[in-house]
Amino acid sequence: MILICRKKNNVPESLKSGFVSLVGRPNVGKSTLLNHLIGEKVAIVSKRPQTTRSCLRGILSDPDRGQVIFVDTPGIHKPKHLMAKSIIEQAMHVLQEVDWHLFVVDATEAPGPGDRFIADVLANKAPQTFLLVNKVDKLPKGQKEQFLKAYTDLGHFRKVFQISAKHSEGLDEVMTALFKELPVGPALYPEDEYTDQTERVMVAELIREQVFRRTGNEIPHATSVYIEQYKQRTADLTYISAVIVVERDTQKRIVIGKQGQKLKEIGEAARLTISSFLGTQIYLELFVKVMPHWRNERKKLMELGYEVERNAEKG
Ligand SMILES: Nc1nc2c(ncn2[C@@H]2O[C@H](COP(=O)(O)OP(=O)(O)OP(=O)(O)O)[C@@H](O)[C@H]2O)c(=O)[nH]1
Ligand SMILES: [Mg+2]
Repeated sequence: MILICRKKNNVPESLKSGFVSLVGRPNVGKSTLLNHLIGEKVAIVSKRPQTTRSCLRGILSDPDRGQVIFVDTPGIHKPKHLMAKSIIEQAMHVLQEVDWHLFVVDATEAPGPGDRFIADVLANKAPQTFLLVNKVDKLPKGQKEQFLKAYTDLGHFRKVFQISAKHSEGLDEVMTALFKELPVGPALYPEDEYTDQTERVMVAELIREQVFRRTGNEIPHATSVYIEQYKQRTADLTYISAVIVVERDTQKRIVIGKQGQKLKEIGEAARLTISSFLGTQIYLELFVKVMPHWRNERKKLMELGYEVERNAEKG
């Protein structure tokens, strides 16, 4: 991943800019936090771990304070497939390149090996790291600090915040502190841009989100989505056809459901979110295709739009 070079010429001292990672183990609420910080849905969210599969950017432009480019990362875990291995490697690269880190943890659970692993990776970056203890809304009064010390003890973080990403609680304090710490610099993206993802990618992600939300067991993780056709038919109607890829025939049958009921449900929900995202009517057609072992084969991963480094297959 190549970040943008920045020139400091003629930038008022009051305007800051920088890249900030959102890092943590799966399911702690990084993508929820990104969406609430930006005020737009840029990342899909589900209650299942390992929802995010790319290091996507969400851009916050504030005319008085500057611009922050947040980089959401896939939850860091022990990878079981080439796909997970390569996306976690990309997340590790991001951690080397950004200006600041928001290390997100779950206030309702004690720190686990995953949190400790990330704390170790961030050990020499702790002065440029805020620890965000998320989901405090889930804890009853009096227990909100249950695991706070255990998390704080994971490193010498610059600051610690207790937040609820879902309810946007504590986020203003995080932003105020962040703007204080970031370097003086110019906006790196146009002020009306809020993500680096293309419309097509966003649409495929919104479909994948519904698969994650509406199927269980191994199906969500064995699924990928790509867009086959994307055509503006009239001023207010866009035709989109997309393919949901699974690994096995049995999974295909589950995604389609009895008399196509499950696929219809996924399509209906996706159509509504895509339509509201694009601000136009859409006609959505979904197909299901079996691509055996796609998560473990470099060529198939690349065909499906995943970035896989040549050496990712080794080790
Ligand atoms: N109650 C509560 N739930 C939250 C909060 N933040 C996130 N969640 C929920 O936690 C689940 C996981 O949220 P995500 O934002 O997808 O988590 P993530 O860290 O991006 O997960 P991965 O992409 O899998 O690494 C979802 O069901 C969210 O609604 C919060 O502040 N409070
Ligand atoms: Mg996520």
